[in-house]
Formats: sequence, C-alpha cells, structure tokens
Amino acid sequence: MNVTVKNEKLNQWIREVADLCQPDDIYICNGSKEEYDFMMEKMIKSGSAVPLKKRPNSFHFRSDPSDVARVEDRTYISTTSQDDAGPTNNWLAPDELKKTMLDFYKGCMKGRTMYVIPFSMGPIGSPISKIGVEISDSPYVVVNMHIMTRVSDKVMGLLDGGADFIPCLHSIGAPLAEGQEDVQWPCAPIENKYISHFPEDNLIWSYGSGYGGNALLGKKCLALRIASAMARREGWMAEHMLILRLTDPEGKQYHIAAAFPSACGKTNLAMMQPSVPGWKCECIGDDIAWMKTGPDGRLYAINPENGFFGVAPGTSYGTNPMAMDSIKENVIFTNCAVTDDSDVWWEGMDGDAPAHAIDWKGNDWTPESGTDAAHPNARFTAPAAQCPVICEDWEKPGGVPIDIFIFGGRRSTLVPLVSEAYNWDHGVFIGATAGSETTAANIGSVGNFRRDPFAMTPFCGYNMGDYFKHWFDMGNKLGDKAPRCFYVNWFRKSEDGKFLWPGFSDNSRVLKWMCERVSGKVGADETPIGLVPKDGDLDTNGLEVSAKDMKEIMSIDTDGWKAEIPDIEQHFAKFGDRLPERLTKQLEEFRKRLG
Ligand code: OXD
Ligand code: MN
Repeated sequence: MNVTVKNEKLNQWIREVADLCQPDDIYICNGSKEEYDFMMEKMIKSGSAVPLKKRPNSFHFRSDPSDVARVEDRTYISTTSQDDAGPTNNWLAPDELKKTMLDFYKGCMKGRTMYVIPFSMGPIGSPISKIGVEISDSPYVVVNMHIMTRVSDKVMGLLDGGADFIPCLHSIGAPLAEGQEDVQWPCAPIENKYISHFPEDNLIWSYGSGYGGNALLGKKCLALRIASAMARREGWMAEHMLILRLTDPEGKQYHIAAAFPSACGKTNLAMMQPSVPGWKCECIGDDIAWMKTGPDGRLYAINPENGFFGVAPGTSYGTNPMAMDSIKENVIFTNCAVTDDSDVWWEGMDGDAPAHAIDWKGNDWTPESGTDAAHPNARFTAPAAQCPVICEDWEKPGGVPIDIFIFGGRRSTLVPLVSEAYNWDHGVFIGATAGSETTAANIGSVGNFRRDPFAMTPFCGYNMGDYFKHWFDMGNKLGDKAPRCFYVNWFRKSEDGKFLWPGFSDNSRVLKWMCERVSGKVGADETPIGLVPKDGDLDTNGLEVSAKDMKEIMSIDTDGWKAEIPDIEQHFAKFGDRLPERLTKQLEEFRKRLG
C-alpha cells in the first residue's frame, strides 16, 4: 500500500482512512476508459454486473432489496448547534456522530480495495466548479462516478498543484473475513446506514449503502447539501433544479431553471421536445444547478454533473424520447428487469411487456406475476454528452444566464397548471410553500403530501429558515436582473382521477407563455395566488384537451386555498425566529388577497 500523492492534505487523509478502514489494497482512480473496463470486467466476473447484449457497453446491476433508494431518515446534517441544521434535517452532534461512525468504519474495508476517486463537480477549471475526492470500497461507485462526475487525472493534476477538495468518505459497510465469499450487493442493514454531512468542515461521511445518492457522494451530498451551505456563506446558489435552453422561432434564447422534487419529471422536462411549432428546447442539466452572479449582474448557472441518474420506470419514447436515445449504449442500469434477449425493461416502456423476464429481485417474472418487474426507483446512469439535445453550451465554464425559475410538485388537486409570482418576494413565498406527493426516490411511504420548499427538503445542508433568507438576499443582490418566478403543476387530476393535462411535450405551451411574459409579449390576469394567462394567451393550438378540462386545469378554488393557510402557518412556525419577516408579510398579503 505504497501510495503517495503530491497534495499533502489528500495524502494524509488517504493514510488516515486506510489506517481506520484497513482495506487490502488502495487504488487511485484516473477516470480512463481502461480503468472503467477493468472495473466492469471484475464485476462481471464476480457476478454483480450483467452485460446487456442489446446495448453496447451497457451493464445491469441488482441491488439488495433493502438498498433501493435514498434514506432520508438516516441522513444527517451535523452542526455544532442543532439550530443550524434546522427543523427539516436530522441532527446529531458532530462529536457523537463521528464517534458512532468511527466505530463502524474501523476495519470496514477488510478484504476489499479502497478506491480514491478525484472528481470535479462542474467543468474542470470553471470558476463555479468544485473538486471532491471520494474514498469508497465499492467498484460500482467508481464506475458510476466515472459517468456522473468528471473523474480525471487532470483533477489530480489540480490537486497536485495544491487545489483544495471536499473529502467524501464512503463505505458499503460489509468487510470480508478471510476466505468469506462476497454477495452480489454487499451493504449494511438499514439501522447501521448513515449519510452524514459536516458542513462546518465541508466533510461527508457515508456508511452502509451502495445506492445512488447515498453512495455517489458528488451528487446529493456534495453538490446539494454541502454546496448549499457553502453557497450561503459565499453568496451563490446550489439548487435542486434542471436547466434548459428554450429558443423561440425568432432565435431568442431563454434559460430556465426548474425545481421539482425527486421523481416528479425533471429529466423529462429537461429534455422535452416542444409540441409548439418553431420552438426548440435543449438540455443543460436534469437535477442540479449551481448559480453565481456574472459581471453583468445576472444569475449564471452551470450543471455540476456529467451524467444523468434518471428514474427508469415511466421513461419511454412516448414520455421522453431524448432520454431513450441517451441510453442506447455506455449505460449502467440498476434494478430494472432483464429480458430473455438480454435487454432491460421497466414498467411504462414502449410496446408490450415481455412474456418473461428476470425481475429486479432476480426472480422469474411474467405479466401475470402481479408484481413490479423493475423497482419503481430503478435507475439509468448515462453520460450527459450522449443526449441528442444536449446544449452546445452545457459545459460553458461561465454558465448560462437564467431568465426564469419554475417551482412545482405533484398535486392531484387545487394547484392550477401555471401561475406567475407578482415579484421576487412572492416568488420566494411560492417556492417556500411548495408541496408535493412523495415518490419512490426515498425509502418511505409514497403519495403522502408534504411541504417541500424549493424541492430542497432532503437536500438543504443548513437551517431552511436561513435558506429562505438567503433567497431574499440573492434577490437584493440581483435586483431587476433577478429571474422571474413561476409555479406549475402538471399533475392535477379530474374528479374521476384522470390527469387533466397531457404533460411532456405539451409542457412547452406553458414554457412558451412564460417566455412571452418575460419578453413582455403577453399580459396576465391577477388572482389571489398569482398572475395567470389571459384567455387565449396559453397556446392550445392542436391540443387535445376539452375546453371544460382546460377550465378545470386553470381553475382557482379560493376556499381550497383558504383551507391551506393553517398548514402553511404550521409549516412556517417550525422555523421560529429563523423565518424571515418578509415571508410572514407574504403570507399576510396572500390571506388578504384570498379575502
Ligand atoms: C435524484 C433524487 O436521484 O432526487 O435525483 O432522488
Ligand atoms: Mn434529484
């Protein structure tokens, strides 16, 4: 284990972790294709990766049935004072949490290789990017990090030159005793899993899970939880937002950043192909936006990621053709079904279900089985560059200027298709009160309503009251250059339980209206909840939605909104004196508008 790197902080950390976790071996990753192929080869031999004959250079993995999603209940923001983590985060004191986790980490990599993964979140060298180093004992993590982040010896070069980095320690928590045979997906039991963040030290410790956001630490842990805390300190924004560019028929570009909770269609919207003629949509990112003010005072966004970790079920040529075309080759699939002709399949894919497949648990499956063939949170990991509509500026170091913010969630009732905030403060109010029905992206119940401010509830690395204040501070800084704020709901249902809005490519109609608002081409009607399209302004040409349903989609049920007020009050009360006065004022004004 004679490993030395030139960066002294990194060198020392590698040594400390190796002493603690006692791996058999240490391997420093360089991000090369040879490295990727070598790791895959190893995992094919061990039986954890299955090559797919129908998709070149693509592989399928099956996780342990207990390790299928993010574990919000086991996720901690560990600050000296509990108040700094706030009411929406699990908290343990850093000393206590570190002590517990150090006990788990002791000898946890025995029988395994410790991989050191230097990565950049954001284009290497961009002034908005950050370097992380993940230490992990999971080869599955290494290959996923190759796709999701920029793993490269160029990053090691920057570290050699003294660049700072965010240490991200990960172990699956499954040491192997001498001669012990490995299992297909080693991990620790749920009660021993910890996804811990120490924002005061810019430090991440994850133990016990090998799945997605619990284990690929560049994504939710670094790019959202730690980055949001850094962003607040440094005056920028790290948000759970897709980024897209929309170009109108005259060639004018608009950049949109949209925050929706997990598994609410961010990937679909990010790659949407407009049904309105003459409009073009290009994808910049599907999950995370890092935004800083530029020299012209506008807000510029980059996508810190390098790939898509998308929810597979429901993805089809009907719902997201660009995603389907992004996952033809060089993809890692997790927890899908595998067909007899060696392809993946999931519920909602185009065409008929296969007559027989092996389901995500490894069992024989037929359409008569009555169970899901793919886990509802089955995922694909695909390089962003493979998306046919990836924007040519998606890696522009300085980012793209944001014109529009969209907030939203899954609400089967009450919330209309679209409304615009009256001003920045009202925008912060609609973001702060956003709510959604829960999805399978987290372990826990599905379909329950929860307030999910700015879709950041699971991802804000500090007190959310302070996070609201940070939004107001950013508004002060941006002044009249601030993006305009909108709220959407693609998921409203009729009384008989049918979706009222077709969604997908027809969402372009809503985006078009937003752009026309920004360019001053259309007016809007004032309502208690915000500004809504005037009759005829929302482009419904060729849309197969009845006038009655259109009316219902846009209807505003004043009594229903009045009934929301006590819940919003309770939601705000949780933040105590950390709740900005400006939000209380917004609630007052909302109440008055409702009459
Ligand atoms: C994701 C999530 O994986 O939000 O993006 O869960
Ligand atoms: Mn997400």
